[in-house]
Amino acid sequence: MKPDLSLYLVLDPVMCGGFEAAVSLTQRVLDAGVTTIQLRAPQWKKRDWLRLSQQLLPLCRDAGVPYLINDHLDIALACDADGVHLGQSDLPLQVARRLLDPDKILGLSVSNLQHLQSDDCALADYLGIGPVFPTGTKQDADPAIGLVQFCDWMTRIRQPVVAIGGIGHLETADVIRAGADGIAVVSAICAASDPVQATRTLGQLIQEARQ
Ligand code: TZP
Ligand code: MG
Repeated sequence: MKPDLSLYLVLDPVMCGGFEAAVSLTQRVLDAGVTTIQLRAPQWKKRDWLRLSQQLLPLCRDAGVPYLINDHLDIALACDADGVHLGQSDLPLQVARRLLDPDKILGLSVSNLQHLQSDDCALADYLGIGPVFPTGTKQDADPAIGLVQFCDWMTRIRQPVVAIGGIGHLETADVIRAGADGIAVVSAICAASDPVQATRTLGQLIQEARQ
């Protein structure tokens, strides 16, 4: 499965207002044009990730949108998610690849040059590069890469890339024009006063930047 990374929601159910609010938001933003969803709930127990995934997966399947799990391959396998997004301190990609069905999606976080030059990158279906801009969402985030360095990296990367970290309406056009296949956002949708409108606007900005 080849994910459409254009508008990639990293769903934080706590930021959405809890379990039921996250289910409702997911349905509405799928209708509004989100193209990939990843569940990321650092404060939650694994059994709650699983319970929420059992609700979200059918919604994503109906919409034809891939549903991924952050960090935890065991949860991805348990709920039959479409793939997993791993960080540099999670399972090596070679191991994850062996445990996942061949058609599942494997994403990798990259936040510095050393990561970019690692063998793991070649095994990923796509790279999540960031934080491109400063973010308050991830407590242990690496320093922001900055737009200039991001643009430089994009000239050298041949794999699909989604830009993440501090991306909202004002940052979208720059990272798409730099060559990113899409943007991954948490707060720009989960903390928006109107998540549907925020999704539509981000989608329009992506389309315009590609023209
Ligand atoms: N990985 C790098 S930055 C980040 C993650 C999960 C958080 C992005 O959140 P926001 O609210 O879109 O800046
Ligand atoms: Mg991670």
